[in-house]
Amino acid sequence: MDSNLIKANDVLIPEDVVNGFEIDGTLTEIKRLGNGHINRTYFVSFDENGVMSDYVFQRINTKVFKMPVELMNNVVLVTEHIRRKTKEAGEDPERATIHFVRSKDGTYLYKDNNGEYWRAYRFLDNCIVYEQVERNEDFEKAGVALGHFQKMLSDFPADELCETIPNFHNTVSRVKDFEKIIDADPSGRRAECEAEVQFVLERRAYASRVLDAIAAGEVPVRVTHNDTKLNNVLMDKYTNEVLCLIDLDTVMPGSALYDFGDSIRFGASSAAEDEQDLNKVNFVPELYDAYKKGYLSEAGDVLTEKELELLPFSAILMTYECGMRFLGDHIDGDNYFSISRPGHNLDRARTQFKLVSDMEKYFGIKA
Ligand code: GN1
Ligand code: MG
Repeated sequence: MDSNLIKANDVLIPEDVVNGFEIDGTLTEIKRLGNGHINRTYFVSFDENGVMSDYVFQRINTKVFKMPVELMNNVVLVTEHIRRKTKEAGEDPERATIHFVRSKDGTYLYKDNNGEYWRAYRFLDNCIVYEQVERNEDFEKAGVALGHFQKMLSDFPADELCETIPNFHNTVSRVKDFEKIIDADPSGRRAECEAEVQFVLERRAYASRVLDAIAAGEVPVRVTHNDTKLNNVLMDKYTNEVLCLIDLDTVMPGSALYDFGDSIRFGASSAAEDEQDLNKVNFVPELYDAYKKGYLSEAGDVLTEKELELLPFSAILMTYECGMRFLGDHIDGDNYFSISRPGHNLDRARTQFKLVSDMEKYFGIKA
């Protein structure tokens, strides 16, 4: 074994990383954590003078987040803002956001001996994230949490945020990227998924609808989360109260519709995002209604008429966009999203397109 790597529970993490943060203790445990498709996440436990303290260590995927320094600046500013507003509201900020730990150079980022960037934050006890909704009322609470999150950020100075991934939800530019990939067909996989490719191309007209409404001034640009799937919502394991939204790397100027739509994409489905049996994958209108009710209880009075009108469409758009990204990555050779089996991204794309078809029928929306 490479002596610079620490191995615990079959997980490897460079030793300099473990010692790279302002944590005064002896390492006791490391394990992999979470199901994110981008960054690699670990649970790391230390004995700090007889007291066990737990942290989350994350290796930032710099192929996706090309500006880790600016990215950390964003998320530190955003979490500080949430902490301050929570205190001002007379509430305890401890479980209302994540708390980053400084690295030994005084920043919040540690560059390891291999040139990889890491960050660490305090692990909140007795928390859980769900991969699928178990009770409708939990999803309603997730909707309340998103509305609350957007409200807290409504006075955040957007010009202090860097765009961590330019054009992240610019669906028009996503379609262009997709077209380049299918034309190049670098892995020779297009032929096996031509039906899915056509599904995307037939719906290209969806791509500009929200952008046009933004350009027309009917949909405002707000500071939004941009990646609101249910497994980015932290809940208390025992009370099922929603604590906070995590995975703040894509917090940047965007549309409230992207957040609402992405939540529905992932949460208002009867199956997991990567379910292989499409008979199990259905859009669940009751879950849509529950989330919408919770979301509007917080955000309803700030949304414009056009935003309210576009809520159902936003669910289709975000599901279409995500399916197109999964399919594009499959055809490209799986360079972006982590996969754990061959064809994983194609499976993910197929669930998204099944949900798009269901939603089109349910809402009576066409491209
Ligand atoms: C990625 O990092 P994670 O797993 O929370 C992706 C989202 C997709 C999502 C699909 C930075 O989110 O945009 O909607 O996978 N994040 C990035 O599950 O691309
Ligand atoms: Mg995540």
